[in-house]
Amino acid sequence: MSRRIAVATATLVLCLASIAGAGPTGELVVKDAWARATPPGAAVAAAYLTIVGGAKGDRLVGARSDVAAMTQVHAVTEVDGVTRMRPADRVEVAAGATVVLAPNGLHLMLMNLSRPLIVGERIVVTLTFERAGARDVRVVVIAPDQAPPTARH
Ligand SMILES: [Cu+2]
Repeated sequence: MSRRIAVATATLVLCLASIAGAGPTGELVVKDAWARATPPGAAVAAAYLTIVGGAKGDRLVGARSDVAAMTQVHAVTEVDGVTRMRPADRVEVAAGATVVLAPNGLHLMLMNLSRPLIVGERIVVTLTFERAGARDVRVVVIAPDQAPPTARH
């Protein structure tokens, strides 16, 4: 009886581990990256994605992209009913944790765009992690009325 419980518990733990999304090697994973297309002449764009921590904790410490002069990680805060964005110098990614960059929260800010973002293309954003190092992320550009990939989960 107790052995059956032990097996059930082990199975549950395995299931939880797979839900957490950490790869078999325990590597940090970046997925579901997207941005909205921009009108001609737009100076900025926001990009969103999901980070799943690996076996060890990490920190997102920087971002850059060829399509923007500067790329920052921004946090959104609300002070006295006023929403503001401010650069987040580092974003903690705990072991196995899921960190979602999504509208109205953490996001990547692409500033001084060198060109518009076009529906259907994939732009490359390079994220820098303290432990995992540089990661090239392909960001799919979607139409303004299109559901983001993260919404399908
Ligand atoms: Cu921003």
